[in-house]
Amino acid sequence: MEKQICYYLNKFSFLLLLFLVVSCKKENKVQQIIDKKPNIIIVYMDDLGYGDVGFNGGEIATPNMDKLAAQGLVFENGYATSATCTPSRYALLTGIYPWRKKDAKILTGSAPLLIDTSQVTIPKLMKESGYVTSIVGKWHLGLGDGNINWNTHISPGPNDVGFDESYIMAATQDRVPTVYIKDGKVIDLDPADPIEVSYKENFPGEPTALDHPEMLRMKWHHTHNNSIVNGISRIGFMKGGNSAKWVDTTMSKTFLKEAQRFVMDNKSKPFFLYYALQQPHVPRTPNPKFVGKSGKGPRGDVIVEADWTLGQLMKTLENENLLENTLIVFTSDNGPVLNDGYYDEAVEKNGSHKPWGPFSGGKYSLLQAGTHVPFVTYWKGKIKPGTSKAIVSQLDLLASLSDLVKEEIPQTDSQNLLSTFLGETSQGRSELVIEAMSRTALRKGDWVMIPPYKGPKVMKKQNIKTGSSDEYQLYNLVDDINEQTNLAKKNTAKLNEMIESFKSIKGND
Ligand code: NG6
Ligand code: CA
Repeated sequence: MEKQICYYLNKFSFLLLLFLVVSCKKENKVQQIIDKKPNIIIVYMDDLGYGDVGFNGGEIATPNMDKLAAQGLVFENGYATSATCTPSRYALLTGIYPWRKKDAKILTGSAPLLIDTSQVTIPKLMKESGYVTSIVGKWHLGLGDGNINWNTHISPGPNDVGFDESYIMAATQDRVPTVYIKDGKVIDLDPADPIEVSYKENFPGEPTALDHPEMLRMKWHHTHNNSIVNGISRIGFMKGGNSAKWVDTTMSKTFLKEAQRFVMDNKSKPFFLYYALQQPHVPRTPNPKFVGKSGKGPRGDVIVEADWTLGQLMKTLENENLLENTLIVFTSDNGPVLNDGYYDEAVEKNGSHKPWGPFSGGKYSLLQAGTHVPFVTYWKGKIKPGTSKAIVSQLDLLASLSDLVKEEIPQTDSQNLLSTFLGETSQGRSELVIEAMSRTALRKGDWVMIPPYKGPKVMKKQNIKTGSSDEYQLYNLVDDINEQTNLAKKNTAKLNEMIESFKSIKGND
C-alpha cells in the first residue's frame, strides 16, 4: 500500500514538474527578464527635435544622450502624440489621444487642471503598484479649478493625479508665474508680497517689455512682451512674489538636484520619476558654465546643459547601483523650433545643424518633424542595445508600464507595447493619429495621410511649414522621408484606405 502511495506521489511530482517546465517555457520572454519591480524614469525634453541629438545625426555635443542611446534601444519611429506641449503631456500621462479632450491645447499659466482626478494616469497606476512617484520640472497641464490663489495651497494639481511629490513650474519658462511650486505651495513666498497673475491685463505700475524695454536682457521677437522677470519679458502678467521668483540660469540645476534628492530618498523602494526638463524651450538661459559651449548660441548651449544634467542623473543611478534595476525612457514632447519668440541667435547660429533631422516641419507642424521625436529606452542588462523601426508612441507608455508592474487599467488609446519597448519584438503599432494645433493626420505603416486643412502653409515668424493644404496629402516615408511628393492623386486606393482607417479611429467629424 505504502509502495503504491509512493508510486503515485512520485508520478504526481513528475507531472507537476513537467507542467511547471512547460508553463515556464511558454511564459512570455518579457516576464522572464523582469524579476522585481524596476524603478522607472521618464526623461521628457521640451522642444528637442529628432535631429538635435548626436545619436540621430545632430551637430550639438550630446555625449550623455548618445551614451544612453548607444547602450539602449533607439526608436527610429518614436512619436509624441502632438506637436505641442500640453496635448503631448496629457496623452503621455493618461493614454488618451489629446484630440479627444477639448481643452488639450497650449495652456496659460493659470489654466485649470486638465486631467480629471478620477482618470487613470501613469503615476496613479505606479502608486497602486507600490511605487513612490514624483514629477520634477515642467508641468503645463493646468492647476486648480480655474481661479487659483497662488498664495495658498494650490490644488488640484500633480499630487491629485498620482504624484506623491511634485516640484514643478506651472506652465512654461516663458509664462508667468515664474516660481517653483512644491507639493502645491509656492517655494520661498513671502506672505507680505503675495503673487497675482493675469492673462488679461497688466497690474498698474508693473513693468512690461512695451513700456520698459531698457530693462530687457533678451529682446522679444513676438508675443513675449508682458511682465519682465530677470530681464526677460514673458507671456502673461504677474505682480508680487519677488522672493519666490526663479533664477532662469539655475533652473536646470534646481530641477536636477530635486530629481537626485528624490532618487536618493527612495533608492530602496521602487520609484517612478517623471523628470520633465525645460530645455531647449524658450527663453534659452544657459547657466554661465555652459554659455558658448555649443557654438550655436543659447539654443545649442541649453541642449549641452540638459545633456550634462542627464549625465549627472545617470551618475547618481550608477553610484547607487540602480542602473540594473531602472528602466529609463528618454524622449521629447514635440519637435524643434528655432525662433519661438525671442531674439536669441537660434536662427543665426544654427549653421548646418538640422534639429528636425531628415524630416519636414517642426514644432506646431503636422509634418513629421512636429511629432517624430528622439525616443530611447534603456535598462542596463535587460534591454539589448540596438535600434528599432517599430512605430511607437508616448501614448503607449501607460498600457506598457501597467503590464510591466502588473496593474490592470481600463481601455484607453494606449497600446501595450512592453515587449517592443524592451526590444523583444520589432512589432510596433500599425497606425497612429498625430496632432498639431488641433489638426490631425494618420501614420499607418510606411504611409502618412494628412486631410485638407485651411490656414497658412507656413508659420512665418517661426519659419515652419504647418502641413496644411487645400488637398489631401499622402506620403510614403520610406521613399520620401521629408514629405515632398504628394501621392494622393496617384495612389487613390492607398489614400482611400488611409481615410477609412483615420475615420474608424476618429469618427466622421
Ligand atoms: C506658444 C508661444 C511659444 C511657446 C508655446 C508653448 C506665441 C506666438 N508662441 O503660444 O513661444 O510658448 O506657446 O510651447 O506666443 S510648448 O512647448 O509649451 O507647447
Ligand atoms: Ca514643448
